Amino acid sequence: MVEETIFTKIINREIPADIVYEDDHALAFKDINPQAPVHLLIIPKKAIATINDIEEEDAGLVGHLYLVASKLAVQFGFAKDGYRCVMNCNEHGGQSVYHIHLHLLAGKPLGWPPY
Ligand code: IU
Repeated sequence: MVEETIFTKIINREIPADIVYEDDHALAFKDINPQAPVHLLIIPKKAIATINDIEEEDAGLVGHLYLVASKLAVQFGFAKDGYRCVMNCNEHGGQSVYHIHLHLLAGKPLGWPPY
């Protein structure tokens, strides 16, 4: 049993979020603390704590998150200029919410490397 996080509450509409996309398997909403002009989070409805907990059967679901990212890039108009998708894992990766989520960052040239 995966521990419930605030993202499950967002999926269940128990707390508000600025939701920009939803389908049967995924949800996307605006990050409350944006790190770029556009900062969206794309999450699976299935609660998976970290990248380490992704199982073989979840491979399609995780791929689906990237498909959603590419749709949102077109919808928000930054597909051509470019963007970054990041999924942080555990403490050194900077993960703070233990329900996997793809950060979608866009709207300006982004710095690299991230330190
Ligand atoms: P992280 O990779 O686990 O550190 O990312 C968690 C993100 O979730 C972070 O960017 C937060 O600003 C964001 N977030 C949110 O959008 N809404 C919330 O209620 C909470 C965190 I808690």
